[in-house]
Amino acid sequence: MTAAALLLSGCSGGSSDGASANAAAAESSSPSEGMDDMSGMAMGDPSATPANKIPDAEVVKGTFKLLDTRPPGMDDAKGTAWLAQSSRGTTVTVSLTGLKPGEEYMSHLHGQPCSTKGGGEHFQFEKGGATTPPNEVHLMFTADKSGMGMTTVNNDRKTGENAVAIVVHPMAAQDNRIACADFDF
Ligand SMILES: [Cu+2]
Repeated sequence: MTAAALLLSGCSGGSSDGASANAAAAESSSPSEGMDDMSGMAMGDPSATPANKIPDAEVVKGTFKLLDTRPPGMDDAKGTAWLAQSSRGTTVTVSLTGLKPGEEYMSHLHGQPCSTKGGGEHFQFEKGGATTPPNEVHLMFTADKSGMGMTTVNNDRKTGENAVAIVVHPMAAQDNRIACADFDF
């Protein structure tokens, strides 16, 4: 609540942005059950509007590059991630091919560029806080029969420019880093 209030007060200084400030106020004054149910799907929803299609959002994009830490059999993994920021907060979409069919994967927003320890630590809204959503942004998904996987997750806070990279891991071995994408802020 404190962080949301801070964000709102941070936005309210700009008089040119009345519409989105009103939208944010309306959202925060409505019962939060709906949003909490959404964030119950905090690990992602493949059928949600992808980040690159969110209206009136600032969208950045990143292309996944393989990391040397990838497990065997992942040499063909490739794909794209988008991070959109709007009055709804932050929406992230990952879309990959070349995954192992039927396998589960996990992506996190990370706080350092891919060139620094493959993205460094997880991005956290409150540093040192919970290592789970909604304090971090996690996307869990399963590759289909063709090895394609994609999903979208929303968080009602904005990451600003602090979540600079996204990493994809095997769900079963999240210390392994398959690929990393730097967002083009
Ligand atoms: Cu990660």
